[in-house]
Parts: sequence; structure tokens; C-alpha cells
Amino acid sequence: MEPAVRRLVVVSNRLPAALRQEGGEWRIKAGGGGLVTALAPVLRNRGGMWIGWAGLSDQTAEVDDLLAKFSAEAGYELSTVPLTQDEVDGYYFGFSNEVIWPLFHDLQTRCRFDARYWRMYLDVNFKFAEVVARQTTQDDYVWIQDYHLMHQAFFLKSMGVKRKTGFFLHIPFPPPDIFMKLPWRWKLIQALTEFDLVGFQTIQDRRNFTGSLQRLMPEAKVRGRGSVVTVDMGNRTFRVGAFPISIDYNQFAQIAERPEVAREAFNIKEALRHRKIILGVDRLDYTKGIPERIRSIQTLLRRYPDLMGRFNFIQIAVPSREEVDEYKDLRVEIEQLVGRVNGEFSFPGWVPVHYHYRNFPPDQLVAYYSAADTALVTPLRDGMNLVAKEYCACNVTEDEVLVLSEFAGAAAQLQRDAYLVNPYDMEGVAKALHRVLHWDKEERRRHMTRLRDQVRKNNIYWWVDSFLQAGISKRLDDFPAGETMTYERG
Ligand code: GDG
Repeated sequence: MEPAVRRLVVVSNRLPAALRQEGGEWRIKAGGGGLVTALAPVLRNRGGMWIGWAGLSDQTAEVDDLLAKFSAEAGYELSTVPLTQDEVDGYYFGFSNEVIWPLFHDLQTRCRFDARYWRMYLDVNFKFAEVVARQTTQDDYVWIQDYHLMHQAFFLKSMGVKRKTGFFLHIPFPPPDIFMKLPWRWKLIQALTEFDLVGFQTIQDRRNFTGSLQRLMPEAKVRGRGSVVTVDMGNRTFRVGAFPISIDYNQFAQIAERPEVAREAFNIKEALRHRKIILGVDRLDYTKGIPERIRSIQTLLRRYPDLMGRFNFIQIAVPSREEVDEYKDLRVEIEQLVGRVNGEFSFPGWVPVHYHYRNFPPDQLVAYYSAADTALVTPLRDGMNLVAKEYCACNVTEDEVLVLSEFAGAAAQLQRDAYLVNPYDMEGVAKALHRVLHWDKEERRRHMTRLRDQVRKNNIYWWVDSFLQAGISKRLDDFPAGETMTYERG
């Protein structure tokens, strides 16, 4: 029998709260992005704890008070890991975002393998592990999130601190030939073996991981079949599984059904004179394939001039990592491409590409999902891609089409009813769009109904349950509901 687990403790780079200064005063709001979208509903009112960095290099008493208030309202405790600017530069911008992010998305030529980044990554992981050790007990289940914190179990063990640990990687794990390019490959993979459970988005990611592991640590033996397997390291074992993350399906579907959101969706259609709408929604990131997508729209209009004036492509690009040069360059590239395509094809009363570079409030985003006839989700590589699933959930009329990159983790689950494309093949994407724009209502409904069933069934609660089942033989309901804890400053 598993010993009782008292609390769920989530550890991630950022706390699930975003702080910003307005007219000299600090303000706080729930953070955006895939991870927070996924976990906030899970911890809410379950008396758990979230450990992470608050996003500032110097934290004042005013900020502490805001975090305390946020924590009381959110229904779970927050514990911050303070980081200096140097630490943020080396560990976050450096190792996490200039080494692991491109490498794990198969873009090794974008990596900057700087040994100083690696050392800072280890130092900051140690700092996180010290906070985890201090804030948790042996009765807690410590669930570490993502590629910023791959050394948590390693450091906890090296301090002699015993914890039940699970790790989930939100981004892909690359094939062995690519992983081998990492100068610190052995230490990194060895650190991952120290967790009790390591979770990936897809079975392919899990295979990539065990493939690299067996090359680097030949003593590792993989046992079992199915989505969770056991790895025997000689003196100990750990488990490795595929747990495709998802969304709070009902929440999205309910927002989409609200009259004011339906009205907003209607207004969007009306403003575009009820032309077909093709929609892209992404953080502005080079893995999301935005320039390739705009070129596919260009190819579509060149190859099928009959479509001129018949549709609009709307791209919502959410600002991300704006301090980094590569992201600044990407923004310029996208803006030039939008200008070029619109310059080539617009005529009075019609501009093909509508480009928004900003964050939309959730209701408005849902209105765009509902208004769009087709979502064009074409990352070059993506761990999962929640936008694809949110689009299906918001599609209450079941009359729309999902065009999806075969390189998004979501394709493993949605391949039967999404129209799969290779984002590098712009002719192919153009052909796919041309085809689905001509699908009849019956065909659209048949596919969308099944897509929605799949996302409804395998939702975020199913994801958490399957991870906790594999990690500690528990379900969400096993954690006490309704208990809130007080926040202690310091
Ligand atoms: C990482 C992995 C994996 C987008 N625009 C707006 C907005 N969003 C929200 C979406 C969605 C989230 O951001 C994006 O999630 P994704 O999954 O698409 O992508 P990443 O941010 O790269 O997330 C990814 C994920 O982690 C979870 O494991 O799926 O593969 O890369 O939820 O709704 N939200 C609001 N306004 C916007 O304009 N409010």
C-alpha cells in the first residue's frame, strides 16, 4: 500500500500569477500560458502549494502582500524562489530558452551551448530544490513541471531529502540523434532518472527519451508495454509514461455558449461580411511556424485565385520573450510577410490577412475561436498545442474544421478527425485549406463531433488523474477539497 499523501505540491519556473507595475503600483493577475491554464483549476480549493519564481529580480513587501492576497483567493499556498537578474539571464533566458527550448524542438542550429548557462542552470535548480526541501514534507507529492527544473530530484537526493517526485515535460523530447548534440547530455539524462515518474506528452516522446537513455546509460532496461513503462537501472527503478495534457473542456464550451460571447463572435463575422474565417492563435515563437503559415496563405491565393475575397486569415500572435533578439527578429519577419501578402492581394473592401500582436481577454479569444470556420494550427514542432483542443471545445455548432500540423503532440490523439498537414509543405497546406473550405456541412460535422468527444473525454482532469494514478496510485478526488491554507511571508 502507498503511504498517505497529504498535499499536492506543484513546482514550476513561474508562479501562476503575473505581476506588473502600473503608475508606480504593483498589480497581480492569474498568469496566462499553457501550464497555468492546465493546473490552476486542479489546485483551486484543494489546499495544495505552488512553488516558483515570482518573475521579479527584487521582491518587495508590497509584492509579498499581493501574492498573499492572490494565494488566499486562489485557494492554495504560494511559495516564491527569489532569483537575481544574473540567475534569470543564465538559467532562464540562457540555458532554458537558448539551449533546451530549440534543441528539444529539433532546432539544434538555434542552440547556444554556453557552459556558463549550464552552470547557472545547475545553481538555480539547486536553489529551487532548497526551497522545495524546506517547504515540503515526506508526506507531500512533489510534481515538478517542465524543462527549466529537470535537476530537482537529483538535488533533493544529493541533499539527502526524501520526497515522492513526479516530473512532466511540456515540450517534446527530441530523437536520440538530436539529444546527443547536448554537451551535458549524460548529466541531464541521469538527473531525469532520479524522479520516481517522468511524464511526456506522447508515446513518441517517451520512446525518444528511452532511446537516448539506453544509448547513454546501457544499464537501463525498459520493462512493460502500454503508456507507462518501468525502467530498471540495476539498483533502482523509475517509471516513464505518456500523459497527453488537455484543457478544461466544459469551461471553454460554457464560455462559448454565453450570449455575450456568441454576440461577439457574430460581430466578428459581420465585420468580415460573413466571409470564411481561417484562424491562427499562438505565442509569437519560432516553433509555431507563423511565417510558414502566412506563406501557405500566399500560396493558397496564388494557386486558387477564385478564393480572392472569399476568406480572411486572422493571426493572433501573443507577445512572448520580447527581450530576446531572435523573437524581435521573428516579429519583424512576420510583420513584413503580412505586409507583403496584403500588398499583393488586397482590393477595395478586402484585406486577406488580419494580424493582431497582443494578448486577448479569454472571452474575446473564445469569440474568435467560435467565429472561425477553420483553425490553422501548424507548429513546426510542439509538445501538445492546447489551442487545437480549445478550438474544438469552443466549436458549439460543430460546423468547423481543424487543420493540424503532424508535428504537434495533439496530432497523436486528433489525427483521425483533424486534417493533418506538414507545416513545411506550403503547397500541401494550401491544398488542404482549399479542400476543407469546400467540405460540406455533413463532413465538417462528422469530424468536429468526434474531435469534441475526444477532447471532452480526455480533458485536463483526466490528464491529472492519469499522472497521479501512475505516480502515487491516487485520483484527484483523493486530495481533500475545500481546505485553504494561510500564507506565511518569508
Ligand atoms: C507549452 C508547450 C503545450 C494564446 N493566445 C491568447 C491566449 N493564449 C493561450 C491559449 C493556450 C495557451 O495560451 C497556449 O498554449 P499552447 O499549448 O498552444 O502553447 P505553449 O504556450 O507553447 O505551451 C505546448 C503546453 O505547454 C501545455 O503543456 O501544449 O506544446 O509548448 O491555452 O489559450 N490566452 C489569452 N489571450 C490570448 O490572446 N487569454
